[in-house]
Amino acid sequence: MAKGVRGQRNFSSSSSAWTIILMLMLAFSLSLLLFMALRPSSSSASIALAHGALVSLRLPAISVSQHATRSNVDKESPKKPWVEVISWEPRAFIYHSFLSKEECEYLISLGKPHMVKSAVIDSKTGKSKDSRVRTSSGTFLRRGQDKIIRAIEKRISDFTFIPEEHGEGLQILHYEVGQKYEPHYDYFLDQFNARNGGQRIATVLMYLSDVEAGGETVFPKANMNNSLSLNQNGLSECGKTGLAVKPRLGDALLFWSMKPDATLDSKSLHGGCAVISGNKWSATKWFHVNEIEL
Ligand SMILES: O=C(O)CCC(=O)C(=O)O
Repeated sequence: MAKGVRGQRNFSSSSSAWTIILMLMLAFSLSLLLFMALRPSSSSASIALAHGALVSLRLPAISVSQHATRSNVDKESPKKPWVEVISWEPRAFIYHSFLSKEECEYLISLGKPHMVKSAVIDSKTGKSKDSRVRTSSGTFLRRGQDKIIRAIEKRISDFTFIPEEHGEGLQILHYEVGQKYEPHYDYFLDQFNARNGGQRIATVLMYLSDVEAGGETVFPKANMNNSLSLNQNGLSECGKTGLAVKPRLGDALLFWSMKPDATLDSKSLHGGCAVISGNKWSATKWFHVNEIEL
C-alpha cells in the first residue's frame, strides 16, 4: 500500500519534470523562431519590370550596413537600393541609391583638386587626344587607393559580377553648363588599348550629383520597343534623341558594351548630353574582358 502511494508520488513528480522539460523546449523553439525572423540579413531590393511592376529579390552583398561610409545622416533616412532594368538592347540597368551621399561627396573631394580637360582615344594611334566631342574635365583615381574606394569597387563587382581586377581605376568627371560628351562607344576601335586586359566589356557610371537640367546619359541606338519604361518627362532635346537616364545622386548605371555572345554591341552607343543648368559630377568604372595589370 505504502509502496503504491510512493509509486504514485514518483509518477506525479516525474510527469511534472516532463512538463517542465517540454515547456523549456517549447520556449527554446519559440525564441529560435523569433531570432530567425528578426536577424539582420542581406538587403531586400526590387527589380522594376516592364510597365512599372515591382518584384522583390535579395541581393547578396548590397545590404545598407555594408556601405562603408554610411553616416548618422544617412542612418536617419536611408534610401532603399533597388535595381531597374531599363533596356535589353543594349543591356542596361540602373542601381538606384548605389552610393551614399557621403560617398558621392568623398569621390568629388578626391577628384576636384586634380581635374584636367577630358580627352578621347584616337582610334588610329590609340593615344589620348583633346577633342571637342568631349568637353568635360576629369581625373583618374588609383584602383584600390584607399579603404572607401576599395569598398565601392567591391560593391561594383558584386553588382556586375565582374572581378575588381578587370576594372580600370575610377574616373571622376565634371561637366559645367554647356559641357557634354558626344555619342561614342566605350569599346576600343584600335589595337593598342585592348592589349592590357582585352576589350572593354561593360561600364558602370555613377552619378555623384543631381543635375537641374540636361546632362542625361543618352543611348541613341537603344531599341526603344525593347527598352523598358523610363519616365521621359522633363528631358532636354538631346535626352529625347534616345533612351535617356537622368543623373540622380547616388544612382549607378550599368551597361554592357559586349553582347552575351561576346560580339561588340553597337546599340551601346551613348553620350552625355550638355548640362543646361547646374553641375554634373560622375564616376566611371570601365571593365575589361580580362584582368588588367597595373
Ligand atoms: O557623362 C555621361 O553621361 C556619359 C559619360 C561617358 O559616356 C563615359 O564616360 O564614357
